[in-house]
Amino acid sequence: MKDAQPRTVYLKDYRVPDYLVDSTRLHFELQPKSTLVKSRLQVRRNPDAGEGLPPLVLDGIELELLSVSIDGQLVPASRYRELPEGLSIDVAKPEFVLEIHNRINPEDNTSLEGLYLSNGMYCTQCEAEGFRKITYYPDRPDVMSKFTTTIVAPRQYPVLLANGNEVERRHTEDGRQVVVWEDPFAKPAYLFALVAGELQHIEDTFTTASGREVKLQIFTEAKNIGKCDHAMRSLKKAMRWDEDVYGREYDLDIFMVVAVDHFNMGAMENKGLNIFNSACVLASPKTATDRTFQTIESIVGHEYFHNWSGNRVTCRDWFQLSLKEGFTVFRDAEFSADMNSRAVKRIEDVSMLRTAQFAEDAGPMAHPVGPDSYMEISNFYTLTIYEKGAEVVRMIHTLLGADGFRKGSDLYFERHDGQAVTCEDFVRAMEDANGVDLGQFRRWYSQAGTPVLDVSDEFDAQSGTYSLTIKQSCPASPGQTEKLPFHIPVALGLLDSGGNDLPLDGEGNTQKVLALTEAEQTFRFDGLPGAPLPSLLRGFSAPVKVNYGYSTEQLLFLMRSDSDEFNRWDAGQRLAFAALEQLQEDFRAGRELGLQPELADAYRSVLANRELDPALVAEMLALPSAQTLAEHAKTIDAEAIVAARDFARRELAFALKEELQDCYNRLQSDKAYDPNAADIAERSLKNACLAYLCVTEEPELLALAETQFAGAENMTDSAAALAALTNHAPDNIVEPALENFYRRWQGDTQVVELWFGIQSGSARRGTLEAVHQLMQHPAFELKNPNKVRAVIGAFANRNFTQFHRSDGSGFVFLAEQVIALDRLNPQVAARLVTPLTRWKKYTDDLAQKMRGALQSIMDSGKLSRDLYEVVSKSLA
Ligand code: 7MF
Ligand code: ZN
Repeated sequence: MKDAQPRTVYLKDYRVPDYLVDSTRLHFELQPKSTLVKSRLQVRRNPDAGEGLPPLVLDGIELELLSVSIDGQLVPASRYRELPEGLSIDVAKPEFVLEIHNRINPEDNTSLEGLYLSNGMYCTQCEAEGFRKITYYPDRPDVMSKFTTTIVAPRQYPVLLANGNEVERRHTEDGRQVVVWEDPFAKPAYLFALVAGELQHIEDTFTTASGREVKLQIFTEAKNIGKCDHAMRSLKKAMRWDEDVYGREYDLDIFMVVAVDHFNMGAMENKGLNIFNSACVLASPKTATDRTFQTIESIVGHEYFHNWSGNRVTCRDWFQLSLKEGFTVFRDAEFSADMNSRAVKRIEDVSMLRTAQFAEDAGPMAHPVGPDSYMEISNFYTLTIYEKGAEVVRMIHTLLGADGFRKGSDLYFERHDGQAVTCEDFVRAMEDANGVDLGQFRRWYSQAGTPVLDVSDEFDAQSGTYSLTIKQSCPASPGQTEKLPFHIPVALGLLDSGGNDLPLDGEGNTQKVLALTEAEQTFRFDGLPGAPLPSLLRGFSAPVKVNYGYSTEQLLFLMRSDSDEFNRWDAGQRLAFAALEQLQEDFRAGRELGLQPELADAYRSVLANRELDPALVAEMLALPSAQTLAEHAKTIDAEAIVAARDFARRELAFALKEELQDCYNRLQSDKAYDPNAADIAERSLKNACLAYLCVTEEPELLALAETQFAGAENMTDSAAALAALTNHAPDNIVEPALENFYRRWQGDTQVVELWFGIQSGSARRGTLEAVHQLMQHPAFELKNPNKVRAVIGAFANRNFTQFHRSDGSGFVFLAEQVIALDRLNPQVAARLVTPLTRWKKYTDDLAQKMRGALQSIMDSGKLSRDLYEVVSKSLA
């Protein structure tokens, strides 16, 4: 646990660094419990920081200081002070060489920040403030330095990697290996990386647009060497895409990727040496699902794209985090959209935004895309920074058009190459390249909360004038009660009674982006032949909620006819949502539940439509998740949500049984497995049908899943069948299936994690008792974040039914695990606690039980800064 004091960091306190570091030479002698770090920094007074020579203050946490020298002279202890989280050194000249020796303990580092051991392999994670756990340093992104790294390690670690190019390799007299790496690009410490281990690798090359050959290597433990090919293909696609779409080439002669089993997040963009969570890079057809293949493609893209949006141009301070993350998520989303189905990618992203990000924006940790304070920066790697940040960049793209956006990004990269800059610099480059004013648009960076649009319309048959009135409002968020109107791009289409798009201007354009800038604004369209039906916010052109009084008939019409595929899906979601609301109300009133036939009819015609992308059909057949219903509710009644959704799903399954079976049968295929978009789409629809069919719990239909499970040649079909059985089949079928699966795959870490997740996430199987048992399983490891997420995280986030059990035992369980985990890994503990933080929105009884669980965490003793921030803000 960090021995940290609660403190708040404010943007308004930002000052340029007192000292700059022109070069950084690091020397590591690796030993599990006592690694020696020697650092030699060329330090210079920052000319922009004012007069005099203030003390040099370095960050450092949990370091054993051995010595400090300046220009080769040992500095006496009277000339420096060890601080709780750093070192302050007296300075006598404006330029000097500082040499510090310290020791660290990688083996006991369970926080997985800084230098640590994972299955016997040394690796690092420095973003955001992990470098200070390696050595004393000005650990802030606006201090950029050229790094040279020397690694000395015993023979058990033949592969020694760091950023940049390998420049030297030799042996010490006692037989240890020495490798020296040099990174020619100045970078902040958070992009530093080191890896040492007994690793294998695959290798390929990429020739850049200007004809340079780049060596590509993916490193992993020997047993996983057969799982690297998809990541390599994805990497080459991403490199080509960034050249084609952004004109950005890779800039070093080598690009390395390493897979690590113990990792707090998905991956990390360290310059020239990306480090990945094994789960986000390793895949083989037999062991990985389609979803995993697609996730890998997008994460490999994301980390690669950071080389420009993040590394070449980096963040001035951590309040600017969305500068690199929002932009890079937008880039990886467009990459995935270009490689796969654009509409389906958009639907997936928006579903997640609407449930999880909207909930965050309405909760106790709500913050703007550009926050102005934090206690622990690790807690601000949020859906708001990433996903809403990406939506903000997307809106700029929508406002400027693809060409205008490209002009803006060209100017941004050119103007700020090698600099540490702000979100304001990004917006200004977009403005300057296009001669536009995004003044009001900047409020997206400063105001938190999800705006709501209330839309009404009117048609004057006499004049043929259609008037659309949009009111915008934004709920209060912590520290922000009054909000000013946003600049909201509202993409609009108008449908005539035949379902065709009407021209909206003299040029025959059938889609228009309305600039909503006022609190209330009316838009007029003249010369229409009859009253149109509006298709609002096409493609989800802004991260807002839209209320419009669509009738059931109108939604059915949009589902059939809208030329915007996203809005066809959205119309279906609105329809299902209304039906589920009604069911919840009936449940609460004790009325008998009944589903109006329209929803089943609509789903029937979607299933029958052979022109639609099967993946889109699968999305359209999916009811809004319990989490989505919870986000939309004013007060969350967990029991009513579960009852309504389970009822609707059963009704639909029975009503569509024949059609689902036909579709399922039609999509059987004996093609060899290939994770291309078309095949993935077919499997996703087939398995969506299977899941519905199993909801009936009819033996003949469960048998379909049993057969699929027994014969599956790929993990997508195997896991889908196992999940369907686990959710709906009786114990005598499920037990042996789960056992077989484990026996077959127990040697494969990634598959075992999938197996954990299927059980913990299942309403039937993942009861608290079952989850407790999984935690006793030999493959479970509290020190491994993937295992924690697969068992405890899946239970708290995906098992809505069991987690919200009315006795509150799910909450008590989560609180206990969070307390235990905080001792080992504060970052993971602080994320895991999220489901408890929304307690205020629940019906009274559950709310009090959740609050009690949070309070028990608070009362459990000294918390890490990470966990303290989340718990204290949630209780306030
Ligand atoms: C795709 O952003 C989208 C988001 C920080 C760690 C990876 O590259 C990153 C790192 C966190 C949360 C999400 C992601 C990452 C991190 C991520 C990965 C792939 N700079 Br924390
Ligand atoms: Zn990122």
